[in-house]
Amino acid sequence: MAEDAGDGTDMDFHQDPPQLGNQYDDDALLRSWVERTFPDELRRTVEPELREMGALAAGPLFALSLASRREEPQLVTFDAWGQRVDEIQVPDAWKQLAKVAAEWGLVAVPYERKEGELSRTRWAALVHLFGPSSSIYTCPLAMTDGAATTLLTHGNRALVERAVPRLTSREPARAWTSGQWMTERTGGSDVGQSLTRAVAEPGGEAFRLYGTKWFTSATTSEMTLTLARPEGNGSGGKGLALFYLELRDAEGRPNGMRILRLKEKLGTRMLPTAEIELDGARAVPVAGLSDGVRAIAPMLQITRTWNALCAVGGMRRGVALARDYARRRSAFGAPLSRKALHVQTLADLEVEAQAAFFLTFRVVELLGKMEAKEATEEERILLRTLQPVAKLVTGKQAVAHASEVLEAFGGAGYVEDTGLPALLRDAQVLPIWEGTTNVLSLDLLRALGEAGALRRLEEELERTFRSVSDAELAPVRTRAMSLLGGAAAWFRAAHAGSPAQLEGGARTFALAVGRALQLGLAAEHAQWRRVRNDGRGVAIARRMAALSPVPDFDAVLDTEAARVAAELDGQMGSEPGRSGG
Ligand code: MFK
Repeated sequence: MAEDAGDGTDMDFHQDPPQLGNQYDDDALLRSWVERTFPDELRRTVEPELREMGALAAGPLFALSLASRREEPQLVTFDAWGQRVDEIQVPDAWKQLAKVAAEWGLVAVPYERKEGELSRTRWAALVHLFGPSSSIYTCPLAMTDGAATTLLTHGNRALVERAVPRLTSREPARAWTSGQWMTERTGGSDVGQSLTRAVAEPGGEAFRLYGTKWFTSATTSEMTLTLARPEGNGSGGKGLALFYLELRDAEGRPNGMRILRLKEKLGTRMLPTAEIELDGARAVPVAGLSDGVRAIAPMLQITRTWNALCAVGGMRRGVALARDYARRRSAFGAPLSRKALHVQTLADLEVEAQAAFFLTFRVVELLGKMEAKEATEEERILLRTLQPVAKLVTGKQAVAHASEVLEAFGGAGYVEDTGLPALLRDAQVLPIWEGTTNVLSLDLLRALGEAGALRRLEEELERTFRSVSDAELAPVRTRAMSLLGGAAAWFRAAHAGSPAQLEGGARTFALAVGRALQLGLAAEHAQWRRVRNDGRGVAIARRMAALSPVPDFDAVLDTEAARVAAELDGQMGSEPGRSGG
């Protein structure tokens, strides 16, 4: 019996937790994207699979992620008899996720390529649904996908034959995952400083590696790609070589390495991330004995695409939970879903999730074309420039979005056993790993070094508006053109100026480019929906434009930021740890 507190309220009152419906059926944007992208016949095979994944992600996998929320990997350094074993034990949930991922082909689909250039879109839709219920099992999958692509790109036959069938296997007992060991104590961004040495074995076919890898994620993988400097090579990324190594020998013993410790991270807590000392690990070069940074770049392109995709999936999940909760939670006499200000907040969360979706799925589309060898040279260049943009823009969006989602739950969003705080902690890694926002902004400048690359971006925005005729979408075009127009004018002026000017404005530039394209892609999709008597996309695109301020590019070119930086430098003194006045 409910007790009355004396003031008419029910003391037994409890809040309903948010619940998820089928995550495919509930995702009107994904469904419309699938409808627009896949020819009818293909759609009839792809949709049931997505609906099944939508149910799995909302049901058993969501329940598993909540139930295993506090489970973490454990490092076992020695066995009971003092033998060094260096074993990482992972929770059962992690093993279950590995099985699901293999069986669903979450790495395999793009390599089987049954849908030709649309295989990546099918894959992306599956990952979009699976990711938010996966406790970040997407990390090993991303690296596995990246490793398969990198091995295939370099065409080292022995390695391709040994590893790729395992990396792309759908049989859980046969499937391998891969690591991507790049980060050393010297830095995660400036990889060219890596200190790991590679010493040739007699005959020179294999090498022994010596050094410390400071962050290695998914360290339970069977193999990894990593960088090391062959003896006698020069400094920097050019002097590094790309190596393949397996973590254990045929008897299951560690391959010349010790796991020093597991990292205690802010989020991604079920994902094992370790510090590893290589002490004679046997490794094989993948693509010659130099230019390792260039050689590992194909891996970065894939993992950065996964990163964007996981940002989008996380944002979609946040919206789904917040919207459901708003229908359950009453305050000030009505459900939150009928409170104008809360509705506005939810709408803006939806708009940002869609913006991130459009940019990422455009990258996916181009990647699919490249892999199916259907891309033009212009599309190849466009993909190269859009990959860092999508990664950096969606990483930033995901963190801001997750923070707002938690706030939409009030205090419940700050309480661990709701499972909600993990949304924010796990989002925070997205702008960090696989290249920070600043490193990716500089990568965009690197990509724009290729002749005609900036023009490709401008043409892409023009392309998106070519089909747009609805007058209501005119303000979206105006805003998108101002963003890209301002950014491009800044780039051309800064390019002619000093390198510091160009570098100093790179982030503002990259974010503006990303937002302009999000608007163009949103308008293009809105027009497609409008023709089908569905006006929802128009409102989304218009609101997106309203939420897209155009930076003052004159100020970006200006010296004010440099003056502030100089002032800070003066205040802090030039020595670390000294802060002057
Ligand atoms: C939920 C999703 C999960 C995602 C998986 C998460 C797993 C987490 C594991 C990790 O975090 S692994 C670590 C990730 N680390 C990075 O992403 C490194 C960040 N730093 C950079 O990206 C730097 O820009 C870079 C290391 C590439 C700088 O190195 P360098 O040697 O100073 O670069 P340089 O000299 O500009 O470029 C060397 C060559 O590589 C050049 O080619 P050339 O030799 O032909 O001139 C570049 O064009 C090429 N290159 C560099 N970046 C490229 C690239 N090529 C294509 N794409 C790129 N992005």
